[in-house]
This record gives sequence, structure tokens and C-alpha cells, in this order.
Amino acid sequence: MPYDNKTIFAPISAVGESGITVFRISGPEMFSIISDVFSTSNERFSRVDFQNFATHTSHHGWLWDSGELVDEVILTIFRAPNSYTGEDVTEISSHGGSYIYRKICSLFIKQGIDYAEPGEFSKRAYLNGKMDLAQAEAVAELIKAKTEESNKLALKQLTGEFSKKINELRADLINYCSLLELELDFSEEGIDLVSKNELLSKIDGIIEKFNKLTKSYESGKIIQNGVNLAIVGKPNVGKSTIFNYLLKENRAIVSDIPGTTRDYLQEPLIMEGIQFNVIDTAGIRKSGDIIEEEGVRRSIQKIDESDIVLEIEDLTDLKSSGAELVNDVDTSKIIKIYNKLDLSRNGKMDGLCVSAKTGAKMGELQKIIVKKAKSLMKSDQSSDLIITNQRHRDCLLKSCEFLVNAKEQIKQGGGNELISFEIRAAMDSLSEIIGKTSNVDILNNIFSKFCIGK
Ligand SMILES: Nc1nc2c(ncn2[C@@H]2O[C@H](COP(=O)(O)OP(=O)(O)O)[C@@H](O)[C@H]2O)c(=O)[nH]1
Ligand SMILES: [Mg+2]
Repeated sequence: MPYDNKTIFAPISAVGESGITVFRISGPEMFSIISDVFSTSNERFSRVDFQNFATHTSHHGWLWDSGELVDEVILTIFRAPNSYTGEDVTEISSHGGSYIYRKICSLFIKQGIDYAEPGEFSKRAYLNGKMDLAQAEAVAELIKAKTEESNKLALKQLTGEFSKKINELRADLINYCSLLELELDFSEEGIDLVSKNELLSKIDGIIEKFNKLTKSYESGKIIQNGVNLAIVGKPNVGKSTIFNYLLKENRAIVSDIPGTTRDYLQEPLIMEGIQFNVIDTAGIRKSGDIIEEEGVRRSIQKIDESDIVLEIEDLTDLKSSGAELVNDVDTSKIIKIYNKLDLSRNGKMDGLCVSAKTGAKMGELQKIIVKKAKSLMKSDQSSDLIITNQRHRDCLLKSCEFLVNAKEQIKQGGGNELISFEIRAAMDSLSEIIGKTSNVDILNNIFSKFCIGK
């Protein structure tokens, strides 16, 4: 797939007050551009002839902007194809700081280089065959990873272990297609290279493997994006107090006025190495206040999207039970909690009794949450491959549909060319995962989600 190979640049480290900021320039004009701005002298600009410099070497010098000194830098050269993008690349370490950053950006733009789009370096790496699509996606996942588990999965994908497994599955399908197509060549002699019954059972086997894989996304998604933990209940039961206790900070406003939390709040939290997105919801009630009702509507949506629901009740106010609030929620997601233990003598309830105010039993609550999260993350141990990416899951589902069609064709006595057509389509869908087949829209969609400089 051809791409516009104009020379691009972007900062590849965080920008701001820091030791250094690193810029990357990639593309065919890289050498002529740095020759115009880099000098080993800080007294006057004199051109350096980079053409003879070896790849993977670093050089100390100064950036100049038409006679004006910009910054002291270290510049590293990577010659095509031995670079991240596969093109001629230089990485320039300047001093950190937002003013220097702006000066250097304007110098490069004056040289006619374009600011790279998000993910553009990785997209070029993929298009130049430096990595497959799943590996390029792993780069973004690795950067986002916040826990050991998500880091491990992203590394597996980056090193190509994941792609290797996908390739093995592809190889099975290629094998069946070739046999079916070969058989067509011998059709006049009536030679059967594959028995249709055997093919049916093989396809069933593959469908089963794919189903396992798509199921692994349930835990993969949680490992990659965190466990969504929603705190739910009537107004004033202590949801925000529990939220603050878990986060160890006064993030949500707590008050005895019902309806204080009018919109949901969401904060990341890591407990025992597991990433959570903790959501404090607006107390669910009919209020007549349109802003609060919008908050309630959003809270209900958040509850639908959550993996674990903490359903809170107030031990001092059990009459106005909150059970009806979470009627539509899958009950296996719910952990029932009774709050304000410090004010009540009620002991035996069908859930854990805590006091968010005094902290009594709150350690136990954290343990219960972690245990439930762990069980969600281990929802399918039977597959050694875990899908963490929704796009990959969708490709597998599509592939499965074609395999089901192939089975139908076989059962109806369809010709080899029809069966092989469906199996080929299944193979193409599988290939999309690693980018062996892809189109411009898919690529743009994937890489636009990357951060600048990656
Ligand atoms: N005594 C006692 N009061 C609590 C406890 N948890 C929360 N509260 C109080 O109950 C009121 C409502 O708490 P808040 O967290 O805002 O409830 P929310 O509306 O469910 O978010 C506040 O005055 C809190 O201080 C608790 O465990 N014990
Ligand atoms: Mg609240």
C-alpha cells in the first residue's frame, strides 16, 4: 500500500520542563534538512556533510535558525531501512522546556517538514514491513499499560508471539483451501483429496478455537482497560464517602444533602496490581431537577457498562431499600454492601456491613472487590492466547461467520469453489488482525488513536 512519504517530525518524549525533549525526523529529506540546521560549532553555522556518517551514531552540536543559535543538542542517525519507520531517521535530543520546544518546532516547519499525525511513525513502520499491524497496535497498548498483566499482554503482542499464533490458525485454513482447489483440477478424474465429513469436523474444530478466542476478550478487555467498578445506590447512603475512601482522597463532595453528586465521577485506581476505573454515580431517584435527572441517566448507562457494581444500602434507613434501582443489572456483577455500621446495631445482613466513615470493615470490602476482579480476569483460562483488542475480536467473529457459511455449503453439497470461497473469506478476516489484508480506512482508524510522536 503506497503512502505519502513526505518528511515528518514530532516530539517523541513528553514536552514540558524536563531534562530533555526528543524530536524524531523521518523521511527522504531528513539528511538535507539537518544539514541546513545542525552545526558542530556554537560560534558560527558551518554545514556538516552527513552523507558519510554511519548509521546508529550520535553527534554533539548546535541547532541554528538562520544565523541564530537555538539549542545545544545530541543527534542520532538511523539510516533506512534500519530505523523505527524503515526510513532515514534522526532523533534529536534538545533541552526540555516549552519555549525551546516551540522554537525547534518552528525551525523544522520553516524547513518545510510536516508535523506528524498521531501514530504516523508506527503506520510507516507497518507499511514498510518493520512490524505487522498487531505489533504496531501493541506499541500503543504498551504505552497505555498501567499494570503488570496489561504490560505482559502488550509485550507478547509486540514481540510477535501473538501474530505467530494467528499465523498458525491461518495456515490451517490455507491448507484446506489449497486441497479444495487442487481437487478442482482433478475433478474430471473424480479424485477426492479431502473427505467432506473430515472437512466439516476440521471446520468445527477451528470454529471452536475461534469461539474460545473471542471469549477471551471478556478478560482481555478488563486486563487492558481496567475493571469498571460502579458505586450505586439511593441518595445519601454514603456512595461518595466510599468512593473517597477507596481512592484515599476527597475527590467527591460528601454531604448530608441528598442529590449532592449530580453527575458521575470516574477515577483510576490500582489495587493489588489490578487496574480499576472507579465510578461514583448520582444517587438514583426521581428528582424533577433536569440536571440531576440527566446525571441519573448517565449513571444508569455507566452501571450498564460496569464489570462490578457495588450496591450500597444505608443500615439506618433500610425501609427505602435500593434493590429496585439495579433491577436490570446482571446480578452476578453485584456486590451488596450495607454502610453506616457505626450508627447501627444491625449485624446479620445478606452482604458486608461497613462504615465508610470510621473505616470499619473497609479492608474486607477491598479484598472482596479484588477477589471478584480476579475471577473476571480469569474467565477463560483454556486459551493460551488472550484477545485484548476489540478490532481483533470483530475480525474473529467475521471469520467465524464465513466458516459457518462454508459448513452450510458443504452440507448442501456445494461445489469446491463455493466452499473454498467462504474459507478464503474467513482467512482474509483473520489476516486483517495482523494486517496482511487491510484498507486505508481501517489503517487510518487504528493509527489515529495513537498519541503524537508514536
Ligand atoms: N455515620 C456515618 N455517616 C456516613 C457514613 N458514610 C457516609 N456518611 C454520611 O452520610 C452522608 C451522605 O454521604 P455521601 O457519601 O454524600 O452519600 P451519597 O449521596 O450516597 O454519595 C454524609 O453526611 C456522610 O458524612 C458512615 O459510614 N457512617
Ligand atoms: Mg454522592
